[in-house]
Amino acid sequence: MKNPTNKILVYGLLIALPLACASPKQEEIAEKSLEDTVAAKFNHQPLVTDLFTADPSAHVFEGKIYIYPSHDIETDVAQDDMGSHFDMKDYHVYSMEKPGSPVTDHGVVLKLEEIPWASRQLWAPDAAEKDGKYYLFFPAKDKEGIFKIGVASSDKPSGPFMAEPQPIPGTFSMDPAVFQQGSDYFLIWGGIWGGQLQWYKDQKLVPGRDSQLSGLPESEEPALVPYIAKLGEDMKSLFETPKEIQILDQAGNPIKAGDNNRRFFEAAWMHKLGDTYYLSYSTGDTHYIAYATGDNPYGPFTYRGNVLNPVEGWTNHHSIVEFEGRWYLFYHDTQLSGDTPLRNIKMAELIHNPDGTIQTIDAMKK
Ligand code: FUB
Repeated sequence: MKNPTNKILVYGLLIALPLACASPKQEEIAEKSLEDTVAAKFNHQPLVTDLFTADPSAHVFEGKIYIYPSHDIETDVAQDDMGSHFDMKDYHVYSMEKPGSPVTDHGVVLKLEEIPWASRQLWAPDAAEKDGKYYLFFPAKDKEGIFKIGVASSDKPSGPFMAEPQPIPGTFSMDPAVFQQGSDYFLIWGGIWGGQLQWYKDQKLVPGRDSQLSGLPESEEPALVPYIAKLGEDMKSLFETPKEIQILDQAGNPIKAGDNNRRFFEAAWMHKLGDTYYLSYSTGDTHYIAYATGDNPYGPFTYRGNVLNPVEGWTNHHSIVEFEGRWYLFYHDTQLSGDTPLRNIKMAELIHNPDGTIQTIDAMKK
């Protein structure tokens, strides 16, 4: 399907053609039941329908919700376990006055060709505001095909953003997320398989590692985990040496690499409610958004359960944001295309229980 709305149009034609001679009333009924059929499996509806969008990082800036997603496009690149088919070339920014309001597309805010060091694959971004300036953090492959994290800045949350000439020194892998605590900003990142985290030892690229499996720990060994580092004053450098964020089971042992339902894969996100820090992340090949809690941003974090059950499509990626005292989950699925590389962003309310657990969201209707 070339266009997100095509699938719906094709379904529409299939039903509408035999009804060409039917009365308008019957057509209306058929169209209504078609809409119900297409949407019936899904608890929430796409926020954007004219482009494919994914990996939504949401923030409240200037009193509105701003969403920084990936922009999925059709590509001839074959699907593989390194995610080569996610071949994105630019970013759009979206905003909404409040949950349920119309979504505004602020257009293209950064293009691949405007990033001097990058060669391909503009994957999941995030944004932060400091002193009235806005920063877009994004992963891309450098000219050698190695993921790094870049930063671009703007005077407005809606961009456009101007990229720095080099990636942030000391970064590697992908899926950056920024957690702000007062005047401190923490960059959190990493992802295995296509995210290349398994190619590093002691934060150094190990020569010869070149597949989604090479460098992964054995199943009984501790799983790989995301990294965290405080950002420098300029928001364009790391203030400190990155540290691993440990994710433990209830007994206090590191989650193992073979524990695919609970181990970190990609898409780390941090939020805080009361004194509790929440680290949520995708489990990748088991398709959950899991979460763990801790008492400081560096961890350790203890696994608590799932924020989001598997959605339609292979990837699961999210953000969590508070707006006017209520919490919202932003995520994606493939409702519009039915095709893993062509995703659409969605949102849902997220409930924290009084005991600190999160009510698991099931985005597929039962
Ligand atoms: O959008 C490309 C990649 O797919 C993201 O970086 C991952 O988190 C997954 O959603």
